[in-house]
Amino acid sequence: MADGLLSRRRFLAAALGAGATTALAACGSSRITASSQRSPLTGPVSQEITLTARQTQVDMAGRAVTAWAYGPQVAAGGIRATAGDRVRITLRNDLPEETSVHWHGLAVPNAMDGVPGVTSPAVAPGGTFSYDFVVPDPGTHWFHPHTGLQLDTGLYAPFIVDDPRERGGYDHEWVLMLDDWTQGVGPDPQQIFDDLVAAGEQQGSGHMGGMHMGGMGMDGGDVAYSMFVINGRPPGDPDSLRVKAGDRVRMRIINAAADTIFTFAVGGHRMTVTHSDGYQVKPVRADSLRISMGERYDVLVDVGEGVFPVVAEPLGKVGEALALLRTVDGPAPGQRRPEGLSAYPVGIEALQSDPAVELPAAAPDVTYDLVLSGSMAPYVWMFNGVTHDRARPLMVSEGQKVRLRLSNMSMMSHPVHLHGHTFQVGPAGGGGARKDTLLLAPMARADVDLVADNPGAWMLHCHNAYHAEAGMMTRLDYST
Ligand SMILES: [Cu+2]
Repeated sequence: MADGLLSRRRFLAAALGAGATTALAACGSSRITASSQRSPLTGPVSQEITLTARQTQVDMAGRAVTAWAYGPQVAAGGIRATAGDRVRITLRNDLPEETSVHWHGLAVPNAMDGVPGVTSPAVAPGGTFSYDFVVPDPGTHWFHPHTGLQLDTGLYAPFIVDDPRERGGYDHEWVLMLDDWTQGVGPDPQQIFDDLVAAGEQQGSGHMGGMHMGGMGMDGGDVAYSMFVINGRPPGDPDSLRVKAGDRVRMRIINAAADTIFTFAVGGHRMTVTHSDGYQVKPVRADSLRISMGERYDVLVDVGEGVFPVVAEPLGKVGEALALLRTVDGPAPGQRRPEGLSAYPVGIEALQSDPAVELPAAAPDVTYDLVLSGSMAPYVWMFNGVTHDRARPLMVSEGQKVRLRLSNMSMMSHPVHLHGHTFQVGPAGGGGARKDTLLLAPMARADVDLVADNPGAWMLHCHNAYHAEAGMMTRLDYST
């Protein structure tokens, strides 16, 4: 089996054998078992998984790099389950500092959400914590720490949830985790953050500074990275998937970057977008796709004959992330910037929910305004004019229909992510896509509707790791 390849047929075949395991795309370990049983939390555990957060040496195109990861490689250690499975995942912390795991996109019970100080204690170095939940939502999801800037160290992996009712209709799957990379090749994330804060202070006092500052404004993020990777591999040593000409490939694309929006395209091919953040959309043909931090898109590609570059181009930054789709041997193509990258990318505004996953039309019981603001100097990012430490949670009651009116009053883009829920873009029943992460361009507004059906205290934050660290976080809390 080629790198990063998981054939649906092989997966299904494996799933039929009790306790069978097979390898998940981009994941070296083989911990995928599948069960068609839907089990309540009192039911049997379908999978016992140990996840070890650790420091590891990875090979980045011949360069030895010390990363933090959940497996021997970055983006390894992924989990695959079937919706309804009960999983027990024990996190073992072999890092020199506290950590946690958040299951991004999965509406798990609040106590399993992995936010230290809000839902569960931080896991100390040498410690463990067992997350135990019934896997709720089919689709392309992922996990990462909810502790400081650890997301930008390489700690992330896919969490793929199969829908037992889905027909499939493709030959192969390929999980592609996009990332901006600094750990071991540039300043570490804390240094980047400290420099952003220092540059903000200097700029505010009339001095310019900052080695790593993008200063790119608008969509370009705040940080210049020297490397961009797909499945932990830089362009000099790309991940690849080999298939037969005429095969249909389902790509599950996850943007795990801390500070980078990507435009994604496949050389010589158009894509059909089928899912956003794990939820079905009406299929849309796309030459290229815009994907912000925390978002996921699933696309289908009917593969022609040859070797094709799969490129994620960082918006407003220099560089590229590369993988290769091939049906034949041979070198990577010399001209590897897909033409599709020059087309206007499909983004969330072009997508409509599949009627099967739409929220029923309903007027909101409660409406909250969420104003996004902040600046590079001083380096502060806020919701409703306050940083996280001073934020008052948005209060809801179980069963309420909730509308969030998001307005970005800053000159930066912000992917807004809500834990524990999936909202509908635009009014409930209005046709917009179901999402848990929505990109707001500079000065953009959007309304999202959700149903308060998962009691607890839930983070609502910008998925730019540096913006979140600088204060752009609040909560959606249920009154008891
Ligand atoms: Cu932001």
